[in-house]
Amino acid sequence: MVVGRGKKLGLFFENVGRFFCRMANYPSFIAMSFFVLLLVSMTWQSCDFEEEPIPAFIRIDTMLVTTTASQGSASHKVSAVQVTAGAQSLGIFPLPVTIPALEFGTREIFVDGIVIESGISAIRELYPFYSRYTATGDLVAGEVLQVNPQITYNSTANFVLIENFDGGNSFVDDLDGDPGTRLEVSFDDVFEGSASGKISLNEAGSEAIVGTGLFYDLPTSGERVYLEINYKCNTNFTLGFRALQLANGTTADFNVLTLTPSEEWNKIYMSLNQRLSASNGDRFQIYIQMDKSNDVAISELLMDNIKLIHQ
Ligand SMILES: [Ca+2]
Ligand SMILES: [Ca+2]
Repeated sequence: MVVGRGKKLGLFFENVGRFFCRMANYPSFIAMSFFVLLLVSMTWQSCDFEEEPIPAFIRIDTMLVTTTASQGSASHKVSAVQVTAGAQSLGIFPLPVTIPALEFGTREIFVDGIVIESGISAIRELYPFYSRYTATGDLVAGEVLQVNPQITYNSTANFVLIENFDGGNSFVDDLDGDPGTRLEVSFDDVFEGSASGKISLNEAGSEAIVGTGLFYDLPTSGERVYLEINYKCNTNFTLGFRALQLANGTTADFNVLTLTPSEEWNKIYMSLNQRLSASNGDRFQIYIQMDKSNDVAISELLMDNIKLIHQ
């Protein structure tokens, strides 16, 4: 086999040699051969000299959020981070991630928490109420620097409502006209602490709209306002607010976001500032609305750690 292949190769090169000898009589062929050789040589050189530098790597597995007693639960849903190394912004990355960085030496590493606004996966946003994590690390080519960011709420966060249902219930205003439907404190399926809030509907056609007992003074000039909530439900429900105009005492209701069933406890960050600004209200009541679904015997919504926060 090997001898046979050698003979074939010899024959091939002999034929190629004869071909070039014959073609050498044609000047245009010589010129074209020279051009091809030049092109190959240039390509070879460009491949040789433009070698990519080896980056350093930053590894981030998860974000840790801590809170003080006045900030309520530390539960969070930071699903991505924005990372800066030294003066170089590296971008936004879903967690966990290993990020290549062309920064070397001792550098300050900045990590900001990104959340999915209002549960809409297309809108990833740097959460304005979380602090920035800062650390100093050595970035070495080809080596991985492990970063374990830890953040908390920052000083711009004003908490006007924190309801964890462990010592009461802020949602006591029955807005639907049916005294049989309400939000109750539940000790069964608890997310954190001793209790959660629960709306349960078992009669066809029934509805619950429960509002906070207070109307809150919230900024309406574009400052950031968010409602955070941990929830679990088998039926769609809607979060909204009732806007009160102090001059004439009139109110108007604004549905902001309808959430779909979630078998597991979920958390969302609902942005309110645009809707608040457009409402022309002076004081605002947060409400939760749910209709009995025909798809289930009992429509059930469990909630915990409802926080209303503004700048
Ligand atoms: Ca609780
Ligand atoms: Ca009711």
